[in-house]
Amino acid sequence: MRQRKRDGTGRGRARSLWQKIVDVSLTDVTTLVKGFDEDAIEELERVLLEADFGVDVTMELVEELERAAQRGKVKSEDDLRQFLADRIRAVFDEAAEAGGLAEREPGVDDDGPRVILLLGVNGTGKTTTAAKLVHRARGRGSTVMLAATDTFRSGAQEQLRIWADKLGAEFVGGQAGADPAAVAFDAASAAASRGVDCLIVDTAGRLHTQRGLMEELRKIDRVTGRILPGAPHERLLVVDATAGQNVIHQAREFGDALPLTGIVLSKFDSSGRGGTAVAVARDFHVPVRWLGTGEGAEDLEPFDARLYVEKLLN
Ligand SMILES: Nc1nc2c(ncn2[C@@H]2O[C@H](COP(=O)(O)OP(=O)(O)O)[C@@H](O)[C@H]2O)c(=O)[nH]1
Ligand SMILES: [Mg+2]
Repeated sequence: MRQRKRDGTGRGRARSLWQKIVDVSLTDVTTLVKGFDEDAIEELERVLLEADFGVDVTMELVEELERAAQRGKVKSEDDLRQFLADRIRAVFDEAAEAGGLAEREPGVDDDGPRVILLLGVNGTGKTTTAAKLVHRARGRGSTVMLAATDTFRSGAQEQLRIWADKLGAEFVGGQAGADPAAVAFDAASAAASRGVDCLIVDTAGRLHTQRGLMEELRKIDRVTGRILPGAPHERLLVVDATAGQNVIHQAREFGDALPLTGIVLSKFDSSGRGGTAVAVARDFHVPVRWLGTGEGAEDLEPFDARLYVEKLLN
């Protein structure tokens, strides 16, 4: 019998998710062949929950795994890894299909400006993501306008203006306390008349009340659509990969207010756990589009489910 690792911290940083899974599921080489025991199942659940897979995904994965094992489909470590990889990939694939809109780079082959609305609570990385999307679009030779509709938080306008100057984007902002929807109106009008390829609308993550925020965001959304038919083409929810299950609550709240088209998982560089993306994809059928991997404008990667799962189970 291999000794189960109970280090007391519950979070061995050095061991990868896969190593932890193997530690708890394979108490000896023949466990898988004989079937999982209660202990192994419980420990596996704990590992998945600690990695932020969330209750729903965890229960599903474990139940499916038990069934597969009973049918003799999971007999070795390789089988186990393959099983988990397939199941997690399936969650992402289903979410990607449900996402509807094709994955597209900002500002490519459209008649009017392509409008991207960035949503999310304070500090998740919306403004930084706006800059990153500008950087990508500029790299492809697209013209971009940035709209700063956060007129509530002091410094929000300036932060975005600095990025706009640095990255060669046009900038539309508003006075402190101005109506955010009015800023969106100005920006959409300017984007249309100047014929930019892409308009990226940064929004506030907090107002006096949360209810007020959702109403405000819906107004911004409507206004851009009135001026630029079909806009916004993307509604990206920016969530912090280190925020664990809070992300689920955020996705629910914003998703109730507006139909999201994708998720940006920011601060992926500082998150040791990878389950959040799976949990969100499973619960909301919204595809993860981008991974934020640092604070710089170039630190954004298109989400690749295959690579992601490979890393997760490495
Ligand atoms: N390490 C890391 N930091 C990030 C990332 N994205 C944003 N940040 C940092 O998170 C903080 C909040 O970002 P900001 O874009 O202002 O969030 P906002 O309030 O949603 O607009 C800033 O210090 C950013 O530099 C990321 O992908 N990785
Ligand atoms: Mg911001």
